[in-house]
Amino acid sequence: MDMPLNQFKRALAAGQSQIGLFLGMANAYVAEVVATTGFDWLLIDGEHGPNDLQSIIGQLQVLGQYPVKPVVRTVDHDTARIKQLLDAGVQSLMVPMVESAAEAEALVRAMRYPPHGIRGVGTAMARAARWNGVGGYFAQADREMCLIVQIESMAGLAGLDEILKVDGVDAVFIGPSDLAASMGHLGNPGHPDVKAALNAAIAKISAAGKAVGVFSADPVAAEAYRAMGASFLLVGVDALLLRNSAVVLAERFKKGEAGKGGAAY
Ligand code: 3PY
Ligand code: MG
Repeated sequence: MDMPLNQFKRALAAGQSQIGLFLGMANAYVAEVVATTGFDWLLIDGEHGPNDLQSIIGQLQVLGQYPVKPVVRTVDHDTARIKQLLDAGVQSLMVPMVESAAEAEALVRAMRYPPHGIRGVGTAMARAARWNGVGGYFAQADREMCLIVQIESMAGLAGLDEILKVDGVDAVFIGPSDLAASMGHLGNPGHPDVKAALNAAIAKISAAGKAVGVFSADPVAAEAYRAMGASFLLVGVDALLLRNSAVVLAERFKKGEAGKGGAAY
């Protein structure tokens, strides 16, 4: 069996625009619904979404049947948990709250086999290697790994220059919500100071030749970040799409406006 190739890593390296959505509902059926909608990539959220290893595997199995590219966000920097995700077949990993080159280097090592890293060897149990069915897995596994570090604090911004020098960091994703909180603007990622810091970070990351991504559920802001040079975007959250359209639909009936026309949901 051939090694599954990491198309997300290739798309980022080629500078292709990638539009994505958060999967926060921790459910393979929901993931499959979203997989049919045309997004380039989907972020299975293991940080804030109520996911565990089994729910992540279920979503990866479903998404594997569609051209959409899966990325998984870890709950933290733990090497053992990262090992389990890689063995489950995750090739593109987003790691929250990276603040120094030392942290980034440790993450690169966690994703690579010796001598380049410390990833443990257990392919007989690993979906990633199709249980020893992939020929030449060890020779190819490191190459297919894509590490996306999140910069989302003032400490992360301070460490950015050094983080960008770390070989093995493929891309940087800026988290506006945590960055706003760190800057004293909790709940206000649209604050002008946060936007200015974000724009400066986008420019710096692009100038370093790394792919840069941002989340914004505000399409105008997301487009502005794209115009600044962000090549991969998260433009919404599955749970929010469901809730927001359900709220509108319920309201239209409660207010007696449903019969007057408007978008069908
Ligand atoms: C944040 O905004 O803090 C995120 O992690 C998601 O973009
Ligand atoms: Mg965050």
